[in-house]
Amino acid sequence: MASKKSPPAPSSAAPSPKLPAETHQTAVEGQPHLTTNQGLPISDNQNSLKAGVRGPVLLEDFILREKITHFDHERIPERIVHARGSGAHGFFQPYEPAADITEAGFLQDPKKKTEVFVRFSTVAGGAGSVDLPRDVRGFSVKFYTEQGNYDLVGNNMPVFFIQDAIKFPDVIHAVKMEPDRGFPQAASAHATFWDFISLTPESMHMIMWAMSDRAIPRSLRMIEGFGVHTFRFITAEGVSRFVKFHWRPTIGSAAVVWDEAVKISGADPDFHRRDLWEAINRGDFPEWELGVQVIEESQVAELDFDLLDPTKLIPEEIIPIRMLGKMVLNRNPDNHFAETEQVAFCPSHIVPGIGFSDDPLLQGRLLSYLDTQLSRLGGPNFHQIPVNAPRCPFSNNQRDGLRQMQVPKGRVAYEPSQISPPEAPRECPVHGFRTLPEAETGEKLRKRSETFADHYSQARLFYRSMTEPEQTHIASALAFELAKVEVIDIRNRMLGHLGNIDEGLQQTVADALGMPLANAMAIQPAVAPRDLDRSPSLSLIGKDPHTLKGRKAGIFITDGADAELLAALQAAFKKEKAAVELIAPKIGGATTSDGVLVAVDHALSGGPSVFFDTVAILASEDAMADLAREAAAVNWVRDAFGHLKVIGYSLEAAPLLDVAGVEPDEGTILLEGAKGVKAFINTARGGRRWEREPTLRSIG
Ligand code: HDD
Repeated sequence: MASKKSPPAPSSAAPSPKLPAETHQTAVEGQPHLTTNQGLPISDNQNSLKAGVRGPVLLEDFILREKITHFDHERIPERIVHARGSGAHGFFQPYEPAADITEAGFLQDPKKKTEVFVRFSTVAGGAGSVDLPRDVRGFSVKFYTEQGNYDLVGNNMPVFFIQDAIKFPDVIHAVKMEPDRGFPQAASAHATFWDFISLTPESMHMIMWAMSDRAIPRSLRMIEGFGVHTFRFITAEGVSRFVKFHWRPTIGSAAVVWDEAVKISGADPDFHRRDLWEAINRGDFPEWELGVQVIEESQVAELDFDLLDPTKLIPEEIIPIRMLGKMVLNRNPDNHFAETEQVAFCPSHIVPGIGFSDDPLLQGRLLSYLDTQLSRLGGPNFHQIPVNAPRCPFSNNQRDGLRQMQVPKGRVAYEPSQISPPEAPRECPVHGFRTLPEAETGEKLRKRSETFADHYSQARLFYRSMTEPEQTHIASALAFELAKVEVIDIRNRMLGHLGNIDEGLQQTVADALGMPLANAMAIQPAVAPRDLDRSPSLSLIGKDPHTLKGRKAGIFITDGADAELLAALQAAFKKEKAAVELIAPKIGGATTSDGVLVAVDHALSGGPSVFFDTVAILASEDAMADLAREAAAVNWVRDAFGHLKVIGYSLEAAPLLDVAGVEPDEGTILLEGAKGVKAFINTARGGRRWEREPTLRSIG
């Protein structure tokens, strides 16, 4: 934002000429009046009705009562899971007709944009919890198609903790704050979660994902999304294939490092929500490609796992993703509550051309979401709330109920009828939704299929497909989380599971915990784990796009900082389509070498280096003496280095790097002239300096 210009005057210095000096506003001609909810103009919104200026407030004050009563009822029950969410509007546009695999209307015409609303979320924390706990991220998309709303309610991980919906309340009760003490908030690092997990071998694959860098994303704009379950695509001719949905961010995926996540959570609890909001506001619209892995019925038997098992994935190396189109988020919500809070996603909101599979987790979800909206949104008419209402016409004979906002006309609310008018809605046998006619037989029983029993092979596949730093992070996360579990048996049981996944991982975690491996419980797998071919596409670092696009640079400037260098850096980042924010010791700005007072975005105390992907420090010799004694400045640099960032610095700033204990390496670049700037940008494009990590941190 900041460039060479005088900082804007503080807003208090420029009062609106319309406002009088008194404590309350008076009506200005042409401005709308405040009214009660009945439309009665309000003459005074600052003072309640009293008997005498210092006397008691009167019960008669219906204006006070209406205002307070409304306020008292402003909250609705928060979601039992995914309570913390951030939303945005946008559109989806297909690349080409997908009629060969599905008749879904919104996937056919490359010229047609379908409006969408997206909500990203964390799972465990309450609505007011921080954005960066270690957690799964929800990725819900509502497509307002011409054939009705289609909700794709996915996560940023392609597998799940459990195989059957009947266990969902258990896994969620285990991860949420413990019921007696009401903590920890938004954290899986506690006994009840690991108690449940250690007794649930089917969760081991998901645990590898949840302990990986995927659980601490750099930005919601950079998360991948997955439908998780196997769904069906059905053509107009009735040919069905299985599909797995994937969302891929076009700017690539990235994560923060754990120490950063901890610090960001304090420095900016709204880090992800703010990042999404600001990117959309500055026109840097987040984009994802939507793709599917298509599995022919004939291929199902060739897979070495059961497609109905939501704890399994199909490596892209085996079945590649066919990209169908692109989603762009280009508008922030107008109102967080009305839209992001009230949006109601249901996996049962489906359109012709898409169908369900018999995945028992999915089948349970088909009930749960509709049910939860009834209590969350106060009754069966939640589809009339603007964010939930289909954009296509909708009409049927359902009537009445709480929160009915429409006025259905006519005397007939049933079918068939010979007295209903010709325009009354009728069934649509040709284009209406039809369930795929599948033959189903079987005994009634409560049993898990034996084809769901291999709980370790894909956990191993995931772990062994990671790069070395990613494997280290998984081990660190496990050690961190298990260290918070005071029940020794739970730790030892988990060590037993880890041994079934990878003995190296088991040993590393045992060492990090300082626990003898001899005490690890032996867990007998139902199916012996197999060594599957590595799937490099599962690694984030492995497919880092090496770009600064959509990333954020922080430039720390002091009085006397080189103005030319600052301008060169700003121009270079702009060319890379990266955002830049300036930080100075004080929010009043810094006067650069050309005598211009430069406005900044953050004071040092409020703009820690954890906010940025790469940083530069432009200081003057004069400023340096004070700075090198300032803990906030030293920590700024030390953290940037410790978080493996590429650091550019002016010659005068070098002493600060020394004090911060920075050991110069290929990621610390002296900004001397145009060459220095170029080298800095080229290196910063490569992202974090992973080779620095082992020199700074050991596991545990
Ligand atoms: Fe769920 C919300 C994703 C299994 C029951 N879920 C919810 C949201 C997401 C997911 C992204 C937030 C929606 C929003 O933004 O409003 N859930 C998943 C995925 C699952 C999954 C990817 C497994 C593959 N969920 C799952 C099961 C059940 C639920 C098995 C119950 C049997 N989920 C719910 C819920 C929520 C919900 C309680 C809370 C708020 C809501 O639905 O609207 O019904």
